[in-house]
Formats: sequence, C-alpha cells, structure tokens
Amino acid sequence: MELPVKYTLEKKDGNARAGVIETPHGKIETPVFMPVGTQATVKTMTREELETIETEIILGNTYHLYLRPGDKLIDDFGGLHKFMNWDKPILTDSGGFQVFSLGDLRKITEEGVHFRSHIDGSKHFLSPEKSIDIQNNLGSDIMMALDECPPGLSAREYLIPSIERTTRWAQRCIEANRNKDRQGLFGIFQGGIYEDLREKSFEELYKMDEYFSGYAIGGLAVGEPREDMYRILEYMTPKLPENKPRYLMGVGEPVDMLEAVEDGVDMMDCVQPTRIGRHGTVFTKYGRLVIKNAKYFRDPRPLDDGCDCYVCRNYTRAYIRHLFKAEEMLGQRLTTYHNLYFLIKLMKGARTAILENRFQEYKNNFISDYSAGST
Ligand code: PRF
Ligand code: ZN
Repeated sequence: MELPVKYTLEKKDGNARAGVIETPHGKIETPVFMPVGTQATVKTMTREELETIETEIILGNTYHLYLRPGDKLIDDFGGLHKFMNWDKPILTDSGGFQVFSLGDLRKITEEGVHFRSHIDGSKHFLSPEKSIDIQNNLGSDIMMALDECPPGLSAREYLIPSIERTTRWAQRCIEANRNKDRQGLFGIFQGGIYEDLREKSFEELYKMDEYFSGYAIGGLAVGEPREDMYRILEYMTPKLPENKPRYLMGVGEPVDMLEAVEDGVDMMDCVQPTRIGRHGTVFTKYGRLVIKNAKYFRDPRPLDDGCDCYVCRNYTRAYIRHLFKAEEMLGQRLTTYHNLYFLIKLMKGARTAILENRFQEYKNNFISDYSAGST
C-alpha cells in the first residue's frame, strides 16, 4: 500500500539535504524546525502568529493529551487539527519519552509501561497498541512508534534488551494502526552512544521499512556529551535510506541544529525556544541574551539587530526587559515569538543555502557570529 507521507529529495550539498515532505495536511519544506505544542497549544502563540512566522508543522504529545483533556474528547471534536484550529501538518510523539522522563513514577514490562499521572497521581498503562490508538484518535499526520529512551550514558548491558523491546514495540505499532491510509508512522532507533547498537537498532527497524514513512534518531541530547551526539549522527546518517525523512528528536540548540543538517537530518523539534523564551532568554545572531540583565535597562535596540521579526521591528530591549521585571505576560509572548522565528528562519536559511550549494559557508558564518557572544 502507498504510504500517506512521502519525501522527495530535491538537492544535496555534501550530506545536507533539501527536500519536501507531503502529508495529508500539506507540504513541509525541509530542513525544518517544528515548534512543540505539547498540550494542543504552542505556548503563548495563536494560530495566526504561528502562520506569520511560517511554521510548517507542529508537535503534539500523546501522553499529555491522553491524560488531559483525553483523546476521546479530541476525537469527538474531529481530531487534534480541528480541536486546536490548526490545519497544517501535526506530528505526535508516542508518549514513550514523556513517560520515561517520569523516573520513579513508571515501570516497564514487555507489554508496555505502567505509570502514574504527573497531574493527579492516578495509575495508567501505555502499550504500543494504546499509544497508536491515542494517536489515531488525535489524527496526526505523522505518528511516532512507542520506544524506550534510556538515559544518555546508559551501559550496553541495559541498552541491548531495551533496543530489542523497542523493535518489538515498533512491530506492534505497525499492526495497531487503524489509519494506514491517512496517518504516517515513523520508526525510532535507539542505541545510546554505541555505534554497533545504533546500527543494530536501525537495521531491525529497516526490516519493516515498507510500513515506515520516516525514521527518527531517538535517545540523543539526553545527557551525553555533545561530541558523542555528533559522532553518532555522523556515523548513522549515511546508513539511513535517502528516500525517507530523518528526524532528530529533541534538538533545538542552533549550533547543534546546523551540525545535524550538515549530516543529513531533515526535521528537528525542541521545547527549548519556547521554554527559555518564557524565562526571558532569547537567541540572537551573537548568542543568547538574558533580557532581565540590568545592562538592558535603557537599551533602545531590538532583541536581535539581525532579526526582522515582528517583535524586533516593533519593540526595544528596554521595553521587553520592563515587561519581564513587571511580570507582564506580553513579555513572554514576545520572546517566544522571536525565538521560534529565529529557529524557523535558521532552517529556512539552511535550506536556501543547500539549494545554492553554499551550506558550509552558511553554517560557518552563523557559528562564528553566534559564538562571538557579544550582544
Ligand atoms: N523518543 C521519543 N521522543 C523523544 C526522544 C526519544 O528518544 C527524545 C530524545 N532526545 C526527545 N523526544 N519518543
Ligand atoms: Zn526577532
């Protein structure tokens, strides 16, 4: 059967790729940054604002939406797109990562994961079948298989059985999917910082390639040194099929994003830009800026001199600093807007550079400014 999500490679520059992903809710130009909308909202952002910054796809979370308001309610409203008023593509994470972040509140078995809600302590059970059932109710364009994401520096002895279970869970996810014609499924490979385990994990998934619309690299940026992440990316990306998108989960630090694009990653997401934004930290061409710092008291400049977003065209650092000091919520809206714009534009710039055969120059220029650190 034809898969509902398709990838077309347009151009390669070194290993970096420009392409297009087609989904039931439209096209996504890659490489792309995907804002995270855990609870059926990209925090502080309206649909119109997301559209103005040219957001192509957003994320939702199985775990959170299952607990509250419940995937049944969302289904009754016609699915997540209708419920939240977003008609472009949506990707939903399987809940694995969120449940595994609960620490002592969960227990893993072959069947699935037992956990307690972070909201009210109530008991729940998430299996591959349950995760797909929830994601089918949500109606996302891209669903993620249920995986186990072990801590970044897990030992081989822990990882080996974990990977084998993740493979079996992926098979069960494929079988559970009720909407094979309209919801794509991505496989997630794990393996920590070990090349051979990564390769094994991917090879096992690849046996089910006809059912996967793409592959995700899970279990990175979870506490391992940066060099290990880069080494695994460089080792694994050449082994992935050229005709499917590659998604690096949970990475949203600008320099890491460009390193990943250089290796041939197409999609990335992270709560970072929205989370640090709400706490008053913004990305600029010359590195991060903490808006509450006293030195911005009278600063008439925009957050980032190099940025042409709505916020930078209209507001000063002094004003936004004032909003944060006075705990006015407009402050959080403005920093979130700017940070998302910054990462989306970074990826659009990368795409254009790849199409024009100058990605290396684009990346080097960005990093040399960004690391200069003087704002
Ligand atoms: N698995 C899933 N979601 C994720 C991750 C993972 O490994 C990560 C790791 N960076 C972020 N989100 N299912
Ligand atoms: Zn801006």
